[in-house]
Amino acid sequence: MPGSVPVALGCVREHHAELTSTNDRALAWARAGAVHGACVTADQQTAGRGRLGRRWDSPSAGGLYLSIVLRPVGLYATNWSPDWAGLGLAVGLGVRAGLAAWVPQAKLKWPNDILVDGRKLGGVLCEMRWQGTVPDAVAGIGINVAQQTFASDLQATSLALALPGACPTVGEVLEAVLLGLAPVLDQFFTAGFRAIRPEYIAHSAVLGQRLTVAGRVVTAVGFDDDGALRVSADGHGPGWRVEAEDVWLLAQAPAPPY
Ligand code: BT5
Repeated sequence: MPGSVPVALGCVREHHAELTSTNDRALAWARAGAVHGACVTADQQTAGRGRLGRRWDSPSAGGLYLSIVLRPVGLYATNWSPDWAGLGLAVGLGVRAGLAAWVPQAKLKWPNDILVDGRKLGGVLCEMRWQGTVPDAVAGIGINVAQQTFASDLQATSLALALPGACPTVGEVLEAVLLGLAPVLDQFFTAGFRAIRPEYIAHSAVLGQRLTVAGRVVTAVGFDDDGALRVSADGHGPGWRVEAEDVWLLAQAPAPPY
């Protein structure tokens, strides 16, 4: 029955000193038959990636670089749909829940950023490859844990910078993230983004905010059932859907320098 199978994230694990990208390895492992919940981690990534071909800086021992194989077809056959935006939002929400003991103020900037005090602490990159009708899906998660400095073009932060003197280890962050993710993914695969929307809204950095999207200034007014962001010019009415473009927060004060 959908939802009745516990989501055993981390039931099988691989750790590497170095990978190009944990998503590459997890996708290859998924293609070779890895089970739902199989996890790949690395101390560093030489070609860590974000959305749209962007990079994810992944220095050695600086962060959590994690990819999880997801097989919702096997567990939730009747409920699977290639609901891409919604899956990424669910992963972000679960990661936020996992980190909440350390950074309860963490917010979710649609679609896939985890922000702390206006700076990017982490990001999510879900990728999928289809084999016939069965998707190999992977959720990639990057969290800055111990980094003290970042490239000058990044508005980034880490748990070490947010929690001087009380920073958890990468291993502790991994376990917390898996614990946070499990119930959220269970809800998502059972009932879709709608089921987690109220909690997602509670932690949204964009809802009600003025944003720039594709060169237009708009207000974020809601999230559709599939996780698309709904924006309107004046903050009223149904507005229109934003599915994949980047959005920029207008009201966000420049983050203070460290
Ligand atoms: C993301 O993309 O934020 C998704 C990042 C996912 C990384 C994980 S690590 C494990 C797995 N394996 C991978 O290869 N990827 C996943 P996006 O929204 O496109 O953000 C990318 C942008 O974030 C870059 O263009 C930079 O501006 C910024 N950035 C890069 N590295 C960063 C870092 N370490 N911390 C904060 N911001 C960073």
